[in-house]
Amino acid sequence: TASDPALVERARRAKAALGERVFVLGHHYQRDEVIQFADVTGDSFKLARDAAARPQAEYIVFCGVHFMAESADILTNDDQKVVLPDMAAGCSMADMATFDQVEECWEALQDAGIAETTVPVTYMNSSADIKAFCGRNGGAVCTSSNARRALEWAFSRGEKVLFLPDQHLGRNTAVLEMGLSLDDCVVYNPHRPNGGLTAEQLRRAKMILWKGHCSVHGRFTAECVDEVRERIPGVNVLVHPECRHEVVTKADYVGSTEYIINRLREAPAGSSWAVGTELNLVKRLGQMFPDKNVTFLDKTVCYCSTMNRIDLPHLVWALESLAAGQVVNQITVDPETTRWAKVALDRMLALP
Ligand code: CIZ
Ligand code: SF4
Repeated sequence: TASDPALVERARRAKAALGERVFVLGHHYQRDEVIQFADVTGDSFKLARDAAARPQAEYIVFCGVHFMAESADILTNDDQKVVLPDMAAGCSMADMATFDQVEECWEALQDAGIAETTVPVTYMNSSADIKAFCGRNGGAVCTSSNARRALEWAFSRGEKVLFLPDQHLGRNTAVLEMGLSLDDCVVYNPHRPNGGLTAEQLRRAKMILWKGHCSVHGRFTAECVDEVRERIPGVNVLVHPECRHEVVTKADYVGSTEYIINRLREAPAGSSWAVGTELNLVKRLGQMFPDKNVTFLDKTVCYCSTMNRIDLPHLVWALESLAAGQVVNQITVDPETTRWAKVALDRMLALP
């Protein structure tokens, strides 16, 4: 849908009035109407680093979801203010692992006698206090581009990994990239006593996967892959590792959003691609590469509803408020959480 010209003009003016004082970050899954005002686009990790490389910007307006704005606050300096245009832009996956649940899980591992030999690794898509938990307990953060290296690092330091909060990324990386078997993995369900696992199951497992998933990527099924192959002969199926194991197993290519974009950029003209990731990005890829046939892997429309909460009216409101000297929707992480989350992030940054 085309954006309202009056709102476009207001956003343009407010941004121009702020000049270098504001830096607008746009996640790949954001709406076009928002992306047009982004100074940079990227995945969550790239955006956090881009924010950190802009110390002259007083305000970082993060068009993305809550955990990403938290990471930006952790990685930027103390006097930079990170603003999330709509506070309701959370992430259902990140919400599936709360600090209390993870502490309870750690106690279950202690009771089973395995906490000391388990290294916690959390996906970037988690709240700051989960990252801090990992920092405090000898673990690290990972992204979908470095999950394998993070797991190799973790297995060099311990016998087991507790992987938070996305079971699919954890399983896909362990089984498809590192040669572990499905039997080496167990799923810890925070809604069941002891995670729904016996102490013996915990002791036998190499990968303890948190029962979390992405409500967007988790919706693709193995049947969609079969259907698209029938519908489009010769199609290349390209999916994100947050998809279920059976989907990733059936796909031709799997990788992070940055990988997906690069894969399509390098694809030959005339080739066909069925892409299993968020719909705003897939649509934009179709526009960016009109010489390639880009289709959405599923027939049912599947935006990330929380990403979509950041719309042009919210962005206009945030920019106009800042231009008027009023800081709205600031995301701050307390110093103690920041300190330990940074330890976990720095371990990721130090990966070979
Ligand atoms: O699914 C998401 O939200 C992703 C891939 C985020 C990111 O940029 O890492
Ligand atoms: Fe969270 Fe999935 Fe939305 Fe990403 S796409 S923000 S993981 S719900």
